[in-house]
Amino acid sequence: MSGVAWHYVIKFIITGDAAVGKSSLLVRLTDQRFLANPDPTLGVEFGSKLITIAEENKIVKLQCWDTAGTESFRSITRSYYRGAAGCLLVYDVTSRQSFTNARTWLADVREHADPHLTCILVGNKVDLCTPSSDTPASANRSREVSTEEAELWAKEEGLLFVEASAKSGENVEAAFETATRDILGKIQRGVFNDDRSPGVKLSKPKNTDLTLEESSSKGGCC
Ligand SMILES: Nc1nc2c(ncn2[C@@H]2O[C@H](COP(=O)(O)OP(=O)(O)O)[C@@H](O)[C@H]2O)c(=O)[nH]1
Ligand SMILES: [Mg+2]
Repeated sequence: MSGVAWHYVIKFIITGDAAVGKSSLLVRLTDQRFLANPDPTLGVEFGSKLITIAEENKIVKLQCWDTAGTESFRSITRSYYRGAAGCLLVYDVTSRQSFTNARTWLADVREHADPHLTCILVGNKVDLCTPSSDTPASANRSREVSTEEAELWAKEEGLLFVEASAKSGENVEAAFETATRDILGKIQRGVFNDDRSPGVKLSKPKNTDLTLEESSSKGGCC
């Protein structure tokens, strides 16, 4: 992806219990595909995608770090969370346990990440609650977390909220876009300072009158 133009680079982390679909959401975002049996990820995975926020007339490069492996290696989370401007806190709508555990993940994020970080709670796997032609009703697992309950908790905690499906693609890009809009609003209000918040990079540091600038791919490094 050489010669790519962007206004901002924004670092996202994706966190939550094992098997809630973190890697699948990232693959859906970057590759528009879904793997029914992905290899469990070891170590941290990275994906990058350009999105356009039309109403702001801004091109944003999302750099997304998937917390693969950190379910059992939480000690690495400090370095991993550092410098993120956005976070997808993922649970599985068919697993109450994963929703309960989201509280612990949020506590980790709050302890280690930038206090201005924008966090969006993502209830994944909604396709399992929606009968469709390729998911017969008999194959549906029952929903264990209602939309209302998750929405209420998100509101209490000051999180954005969306239900999504890495399988169908529903709301996956929208989740990142919603969080990105919120981060752009914070940038405009001066909340993110380029020196102190490495989760956001501008195409021209400290320049509020931004212009597009050529940026070559750095091969997965932030
Ligand atoms: N039905 C359904 N399955 C999903 C969805 N997202 C992930 N999965 C499945 O859930 C399992 C765990 O997914 P994975 O992305 O590895 O989870 P991670 O451990 O959080 O990274 C895999 O079998 C995926 O195919 C989804 O939106 N719908
Ligand atoms: Mg994974």
